[in-house]
Amino acid sequence: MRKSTYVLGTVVLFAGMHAAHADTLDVVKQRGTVLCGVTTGFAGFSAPDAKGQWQGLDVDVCRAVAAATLGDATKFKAVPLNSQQRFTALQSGEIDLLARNTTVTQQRDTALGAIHAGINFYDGQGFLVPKSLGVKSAKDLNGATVCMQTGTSNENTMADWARANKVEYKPVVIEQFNEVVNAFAAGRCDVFSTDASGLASIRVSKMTNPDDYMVLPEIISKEPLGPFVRQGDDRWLNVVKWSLHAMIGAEELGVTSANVDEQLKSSNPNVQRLLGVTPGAGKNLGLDEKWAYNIVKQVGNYGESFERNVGQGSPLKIQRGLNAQWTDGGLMYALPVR
Ligand SMILES: N[C@@H](CCC(=O)N[C@@H](CS)C(=O)NCC(=O)O)C(=O)O
Repeated sequence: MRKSTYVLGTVVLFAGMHAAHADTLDVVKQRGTVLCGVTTGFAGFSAPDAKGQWQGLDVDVCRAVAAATLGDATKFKAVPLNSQQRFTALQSGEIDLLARNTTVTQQRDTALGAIHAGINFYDGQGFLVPKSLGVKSAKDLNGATVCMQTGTSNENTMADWARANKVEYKPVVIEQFNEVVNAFAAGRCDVFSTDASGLASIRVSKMTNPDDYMVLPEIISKEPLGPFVRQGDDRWLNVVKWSLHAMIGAEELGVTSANVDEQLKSSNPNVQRLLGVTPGAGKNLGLDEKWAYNIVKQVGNYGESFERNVGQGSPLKIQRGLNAQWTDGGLMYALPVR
């Protein structure tokens, strides 16, 4: 009963929003702010710092889009959303884009009126356990209670995996992030299951003694995480997509926030096109030719953002792994600006 009401509400909202938000690029330019859907606070990806400023790898997508469209990376407003609320907020027009550790799945990319604009973190679902549980492998989880958050892809992935591996478990599914974290910390469930990046973040930022916890070696799914916009909003889709690719491409070309001014003199035609020295790319997007220059200058390239937020410059210390450049054996492969 509850579920059908929710689905109906979603459909009605979606039908109403299509005409009302035809060209988000125009709306954003007029408003002067990008409304960016983020988590309610998830260290490394999207969380307010001590000064209340939102920081993280996903927040850098918000900042990049603000720099590209408005010339100023600070001109965005973070709209905190839990897992359950995020797609409704996008559908209803409450946000311009969703940049919030969201897995691209076929269903989300088609049936929800949303469409993804790229991948900013390749991840997979895993398990966090207290060392005191004495479990070394996910295969030993038979009979465990598993904490997950409502509205995540993690619930279905866990069910599929458990069935395939003949593991019996009891799900404990809670809507608010802090409540599910508290339930796990209090021992109300044996295991927390979500994206491995999320587990790394929860372990170091939410557990009183991170060393008392470990992430099990098994990764049970592909979780390609990326920003989403609304379907039928192609200029805006391009702005978000190319803002992300500008960050990834800048890293490949060796253009950083520190050297971007010097790189304006580069003789490399790819750098010249990216930075607007050779004009065209900005016009194609409906943006200033300095769109990518502003991103790199104010936000940094993808590698800088990764290291600062989730990599070696952060408490999370996540390895580049799949998120390395394709030239280093990873999957980050910027589309060419030409
Ligand atoms: N990638 C998965 C999981 C993403 C997700 O929402 N994870 C939760 C649990 S770690 C989260 O970020 N919660 C933060 C919040 O609700 O504010 C998905 O897209 O469903």
